[in-house]
Amino acid sequence: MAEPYYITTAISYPNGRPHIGHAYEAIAADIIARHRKAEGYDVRFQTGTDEHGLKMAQKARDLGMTPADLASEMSQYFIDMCDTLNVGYDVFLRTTEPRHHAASQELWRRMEANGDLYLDRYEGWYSVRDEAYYDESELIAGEGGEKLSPQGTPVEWTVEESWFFRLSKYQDKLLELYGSGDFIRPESRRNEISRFVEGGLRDLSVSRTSFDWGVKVPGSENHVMYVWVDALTNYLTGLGFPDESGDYAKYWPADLHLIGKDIVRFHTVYWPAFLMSAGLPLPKQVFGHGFLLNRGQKESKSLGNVTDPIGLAERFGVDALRYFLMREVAFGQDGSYSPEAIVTRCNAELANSFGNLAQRSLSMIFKNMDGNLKSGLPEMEADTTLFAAVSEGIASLREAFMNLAFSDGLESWMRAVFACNQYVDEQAPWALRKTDPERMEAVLMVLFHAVRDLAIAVRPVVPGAIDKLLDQMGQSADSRGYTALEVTDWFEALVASGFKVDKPQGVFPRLELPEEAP
Ligand code: ME8
Repeated sequence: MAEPYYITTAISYPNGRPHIGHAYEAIAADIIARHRKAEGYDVRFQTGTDEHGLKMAQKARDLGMTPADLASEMSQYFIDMCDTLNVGYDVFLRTTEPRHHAASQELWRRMEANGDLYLDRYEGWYSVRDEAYYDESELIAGEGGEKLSPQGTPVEWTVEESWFFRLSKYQDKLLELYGSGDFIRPESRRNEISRFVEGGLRDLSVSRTSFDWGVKVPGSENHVMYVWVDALTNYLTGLGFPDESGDYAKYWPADLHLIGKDIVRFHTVYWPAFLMSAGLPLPKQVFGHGFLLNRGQKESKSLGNVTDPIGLAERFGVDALRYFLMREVAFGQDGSYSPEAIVTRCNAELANSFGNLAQRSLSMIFKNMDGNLKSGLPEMEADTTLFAAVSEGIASLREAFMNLAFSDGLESWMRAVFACNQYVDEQAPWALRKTDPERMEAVLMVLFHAVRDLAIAVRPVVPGAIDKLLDQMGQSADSRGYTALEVTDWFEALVASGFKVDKPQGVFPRLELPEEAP
């Protein structure tokens, strides 16, 4: 039976339309999911929207809408974004769904039954924007000397009756968790969180009475849960929790929570503590990816540089955008993007290197061999060497992707593509056509093999284009995972089927810079 693999993204706040950071995370998670599927795992991929909390309530009030209407309207944009970007989630979870309220209340009851929740008064510096309380010592001074949260957002002194979670009780257990294995990645974030927890943990205020847009606290109806308690529970809800059979039994604990660097603390301190308290198994890993910057700057409405990810995909193509994001940025670090960088990278690597290799190879088979494939031709040393380079590139990609080192993996893949292009130039099949037609055929068959294997390897990243290419190469739709790379008789079977290469259609067009770009 295939090994289960459960991956989640953060659930996004639908208080506006998706931005490029949301697209980046969704694309990265989709590539991980597709890669694991290609490796033979039974993958479950969940994303969704985080619809409660003060931030949503305030935004809705500003717009003169109910929070429920705002959430429904905006959530649809996130669903559309996933569809456009070829993000193939299994579950899109909205936290306003009744089943999510039930799951959150069940988690609450279990934490309460374990003696970890108590009622008290809360006083502190609260940031509406961050939906978090801060310690006096954490605050920074703004330009006019006003107090700001460490994220630079305004804070207000707030007093309310609140339920508290005994987070302090979990300090040692959390440190033990970080010390063993790879719970937090990358390492820089692990160090940051370890230092924070070593500094001591205070109990956490986990309910609010000042507004009612949230999940009701069981037995305490004038309280709603702090939005992070319900938000984190989404990862369980989507598996059917509190029903612990079925999907929950199969996929929990999650293999990977993929999130951005700003919310690592919630996922690696609060979340495991809640789960420990409720007696549930802990996720295996939390990966905090970096932020995507627009020409090195954070996007913001005031700078007027907010990019619509759908617009980028329409301009350059979904596959180009996906490839660029994974190739350009070392996963885990911050990265920058611009139209020029997308065009330069994708033209060099997708259009001119791999696309051109595939197009040249298939065109020559179409023109010089009438589209027919031939097996059993003699192999020369240059061919064996090329196959070794291709296998090595693919093996490195697979290993790097397992480790979430996408840029490294694609670089290895590119090296194999370069080796193929060099092979074409050295073998010069167009010249062999006259001097040694049999050798020309052998060279073209080597290229057919190499292109097919390289296409399968990179398919998780650029599935749309690769499927079009593999269709043109007669590869059946159900054998495009990595097990197809181990099949030894596929080529003989394809030849025997009488398959012919048709006039090929390019799948990686050359991109042009948009005229309005500065
Ligand atoms: O934080 N680059 O939602 P969110 C890359 N609802 N990633 C970015 C980014 C950027 N410029 N900006 C944001 C929330 N992100 C909560 C999560 S999970 C139980 C609750 C990432 O809509 C961010 O780090 O503000 C987060 O992982 C995701 O986008 C959603 O952010």
